[in-house]
Amino acid sequence: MAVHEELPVPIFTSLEPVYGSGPQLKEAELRFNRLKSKFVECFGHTPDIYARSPGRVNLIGEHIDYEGYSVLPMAIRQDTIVAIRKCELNEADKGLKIANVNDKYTVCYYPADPDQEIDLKNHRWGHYFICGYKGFYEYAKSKGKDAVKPVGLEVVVDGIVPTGSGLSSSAAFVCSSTIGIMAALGMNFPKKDLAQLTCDCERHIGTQSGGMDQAISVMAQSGFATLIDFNPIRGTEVQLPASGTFVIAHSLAESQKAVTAATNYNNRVVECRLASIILGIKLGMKPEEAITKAKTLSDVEGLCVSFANTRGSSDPVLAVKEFLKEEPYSAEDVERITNQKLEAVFANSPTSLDVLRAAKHFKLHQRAAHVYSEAKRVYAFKDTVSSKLSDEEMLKKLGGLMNDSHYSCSVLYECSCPELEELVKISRDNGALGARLTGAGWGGCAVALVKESSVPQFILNLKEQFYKSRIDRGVIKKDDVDLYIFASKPSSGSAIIRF
Ligand code: NG1
Repeated sequence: MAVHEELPVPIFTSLEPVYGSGPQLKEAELRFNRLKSKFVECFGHTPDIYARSPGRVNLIGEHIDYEGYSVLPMAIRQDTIVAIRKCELNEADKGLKIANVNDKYTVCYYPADPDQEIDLKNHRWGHYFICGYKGFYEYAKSKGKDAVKPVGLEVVVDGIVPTGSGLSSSAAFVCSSTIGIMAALGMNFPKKDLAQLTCDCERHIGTQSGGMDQAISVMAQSGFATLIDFNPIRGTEVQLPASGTFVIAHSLAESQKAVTAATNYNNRVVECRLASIILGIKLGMKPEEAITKAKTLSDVEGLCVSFANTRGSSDPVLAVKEFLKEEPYSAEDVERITNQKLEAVFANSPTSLDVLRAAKHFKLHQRAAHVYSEAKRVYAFKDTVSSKLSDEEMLKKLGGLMNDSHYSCSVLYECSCPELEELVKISRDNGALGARLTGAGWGGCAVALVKESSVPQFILNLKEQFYKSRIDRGVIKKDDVDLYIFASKPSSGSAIIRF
């Protein structure tokens, strides 16, 4: 039997298989009705199909997917639903019209041209749909489906994954868009191909993303977290201990990943690449060879481990300590080692050139030490979950790994912020077994592991100690607080719904 990631996206004719039969179903029915009404209001007829994809919370493995290392996220119940109708070829206006149930997002118009450039300097919410549109046609073409003619589309979007929260609202939008386009055109691809394709899609927005968010959004199975491996993408279900619950809490600092890419997200991708090249050279590669072959830290891990072996260890961090100085590198420091101008090394990547223009220096030692140690923690987490430890001991160990991960993100990778630090501290002070930032960081959410029996009290305490002062200051409304702190169970992945 095919493993589930080889299967296409499931198609349902009702909402229960996706949302269960509890209170979530009621909420979903309301949302689908509202979406349909909005569609009729905008376009004068009902949509052909709906596609939904969830956001995710990453339990452990931060900023290592783009370095080729496995990560361990779970899908959350908050999702994006895209209602879509394919225009007939003879319809006069064959453009793409993208509306939103939330009027804050005004209607976006684009041509029905898969080769259009996305205007990255003018960020608009509809760009994420175009990522899906471009990526779908690129994939179809690569599979020899040249006959797939660009068509006009009418679209209405309903997303409830909080934006800029580190819960992958962008991937939920890109995945539901791509799958909606695919389904509207009468196609369906294996989930593992879609996981890769949607990751490629999202890169059109200008972030050099790894594939974690799209992979979990497409492939998640209800009730399980997933260990995701890359190259090739593969998902392995992980059953979490029933005695613990993951509570997600928003720091209320918004993390605008696409807007800050040059100094934050893409900056770290470039720093990791430079660290890989230097490690490669120090461990015996010729500079030109390192520049072509050492794309990520996983590419030079073997060399680092061989070095560590000579010291009686297998820890690649030993090579980092030996060969990468702790002081920040200037561009000139790096160029002295690579014998090549950095602009030449990154000539084919405009978003990396933006990084070089914005960067004052590069902290290679710290970034590489984070990536190698975080990669190990993912496996330690997975092994702990499947170990024979008592519940108590297991939760304690998992919490410890989450705390170590947060320390590494905060101190070595510098992707935390004061609000996240405060939230993580308050979480631990209130009995969380572990707490850490989740997702890209620089704002967004923290995730805390809490004993199942203490969850209601834990949430009350955080409302009192973190959110109350923010409500008083008018940062959020009192009635909205449950949108910012909630317990989460692993939910299911992408689905197509055709009533
Ligand atoms: P967020 O910003 O949480 O969606 C981003 C990347 C992930 C991963 C994490 C950090 C995108 C779409 N997602 O997640 O691939 O690198 O940061 O672990 O860029």
